[in-house]
Amino acid sequence: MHRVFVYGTLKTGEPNHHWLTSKNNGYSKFLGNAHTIEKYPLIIATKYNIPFLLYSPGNGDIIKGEVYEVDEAMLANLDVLEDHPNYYIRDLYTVNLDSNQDANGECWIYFLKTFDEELLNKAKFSCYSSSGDHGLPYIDRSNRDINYMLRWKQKYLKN
Ligand code: PCA
Repeated sequence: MHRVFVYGTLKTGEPNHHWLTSKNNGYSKFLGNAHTIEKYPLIIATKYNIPFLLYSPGNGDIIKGEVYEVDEAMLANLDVLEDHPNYYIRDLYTVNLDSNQDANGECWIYFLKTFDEELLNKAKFSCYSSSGDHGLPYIDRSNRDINYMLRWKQKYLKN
């Protein structure tokens, strides 16, 4: 079994949560609300308002999210959704569970690792919601222009 810390559209009530709960994608079990130990910048970027956690420890805020236990099949399906390793890179980090400290442990987190510094100038959040008062609702992949996304990637992700 694996653990994953989700901070964006996979959280309860957010636009991709159904991926985590669909039995067709594999097994998942909610373990609790959690927060990162380090601060990181959580931004919303692209014209499709996609949340990204930038791997820049010490910058930004302690991030609030949710921890799930998932099986190999679910993790593989989350990688499809997040387009790991093309956009997000999944890596293991320790997080703190709010309610059950005994269950603290290493979780997979999806980060952007090789990004243009310009992204650090964007507004930073500690707790993401697509419907937050930032007014930047998430736009699903099926409604995106692939060429725009490729250009965005060439400009802002240096890998
Ligand atoms: N989904 C993943 C990464 C960003 C996103 O929208 C998550 O919720 O953690």
